Amino acid sequence: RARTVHAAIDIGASSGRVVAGVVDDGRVELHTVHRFANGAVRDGDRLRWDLSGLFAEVLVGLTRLGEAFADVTSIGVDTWAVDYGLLDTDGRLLAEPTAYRDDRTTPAVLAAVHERVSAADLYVVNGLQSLPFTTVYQLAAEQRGPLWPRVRHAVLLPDLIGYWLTGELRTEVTNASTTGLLDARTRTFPADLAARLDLPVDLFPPLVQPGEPLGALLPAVAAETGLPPGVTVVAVGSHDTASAVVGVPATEPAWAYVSSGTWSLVGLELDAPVLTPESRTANFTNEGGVDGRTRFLRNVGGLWLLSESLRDWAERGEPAELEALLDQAAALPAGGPTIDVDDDTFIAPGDMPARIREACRAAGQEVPASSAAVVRCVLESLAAAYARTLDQAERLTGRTVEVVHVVGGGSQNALLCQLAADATGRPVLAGPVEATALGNVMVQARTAGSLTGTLEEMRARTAEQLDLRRYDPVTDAAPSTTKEAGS
Ligand code: ADP
Ligand code: LRH
Repeated sequence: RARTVHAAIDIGASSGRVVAGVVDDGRVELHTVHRFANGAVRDGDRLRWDLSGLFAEVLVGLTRLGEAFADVTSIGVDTWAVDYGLLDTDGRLLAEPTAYRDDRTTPAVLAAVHERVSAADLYVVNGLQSLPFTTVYQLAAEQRGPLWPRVRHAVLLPDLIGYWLTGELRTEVTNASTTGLLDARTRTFPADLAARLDLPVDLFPPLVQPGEPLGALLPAVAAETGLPPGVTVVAVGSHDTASAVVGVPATEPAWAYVSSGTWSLVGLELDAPVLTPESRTANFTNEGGVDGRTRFLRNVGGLWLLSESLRDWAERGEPAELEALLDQAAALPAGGPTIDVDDDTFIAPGDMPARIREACRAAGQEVPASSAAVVRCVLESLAAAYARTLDQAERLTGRTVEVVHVVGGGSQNALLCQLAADATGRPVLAGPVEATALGNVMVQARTAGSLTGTLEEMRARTAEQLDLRRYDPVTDAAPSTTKEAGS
């Protein structure tokens, strides 16, 4: 099979990268050509993303990519979900996008949405976990804001980057599934839901499916980056978690994933959504996956709790080196205090260690004194949440989980992976770090014809090439019965 080269633009809440994916004879090799920091920035009383700045970094990355890989044929874009930019009728961005950690989605805003459509009614349509920053709530806040009369389109962030690269305005469907406005079964925007929320049904541009070509690079972009004419942007799982799940190197039938970065996305890949009251009560989400799959998962608090703590310590001039703190945390005894990492109090930026200590105090637990003790508390709490979530996922779906794949930046955290194995009682397979870029490239390569087959077939092929680290449970938390592999 022919060699093809693809570019993955993958931007997470904490960092972005442009990665070249070289696909040759069914093997995928990734080369990161550019990396850049990301983080929400305070702008008066709003918290925003500097999307224009991120796009400038994308262009730097594409320029480097073209220098190193002149035979690149396509580009795919993924970012974190739910956030969007607002365009006027001329396609101009009205403001840098508000970040999902902004405090505008107050309980009153959520209540106003639920007055129009109850939480239960929303769930049977959109299948989403209740999170205050889901797009539908952000839009409700936006409807009260000054820009709203000038808005023609809301455009999800990867789609906005795709628009700036090609001039084509679309809404990629996996990310559309995180807006709260998409039907989890039909994968369309139901007109009646939009009407009940007083939103135009065509607020989001027309849908596009992962694997479909979006368009050729605009001449100005080709000129600025030096990329050859004819390079196209191809829609991928533009929700980063959708691409991460494609990139999970699963070869076992009964696998679960933890996509571990700013958030931990913990769950299963299913053929169809689970929209039962039990699933809603357990706060499970049914996000859209590539190839019409369902990502049945929960957003569990993530390494945000750690990175935001590090930021606080660094600002205070205290030691804030991740690896050193992880070593110290690993030397502390197990069974210390734990917090509910899903508590909304941890969503906003700010003094994270103080909030963690307060949560321990409020729960009548020992208060972690040192920074290392705070780190240990976060990691033990995350591992406990993974275990709880996977047990719930088994109950809600009737499937079993025999192995847990941890992918993303957090797969490098050996202490977290070991604690996850111990808490879940199942082996953890860690890696790849760049599962999202891998999944992004895999979808493009299938469009180009250099990879073929189902997700399972593609995963099996890419898994052969990867060195995964295995962590076996060392406590007695392992299930006492041998379970049948799920289908
Ligand atoms: P996102 O896509 O949400 O920005 P990433 O998948 O890039 O997140 O993961 C970022 C996280 O990975 C960091 O917050 C950090 O906790 C973790 N991480 C990064 N490098 C290392 C490392 N060398 N060892 C342990 N953890 C790491
Ligand atoms: C992870 C992620 C997650 C969303 C959150 C906003 O990067 O996309 O899946 O819930 O960011």
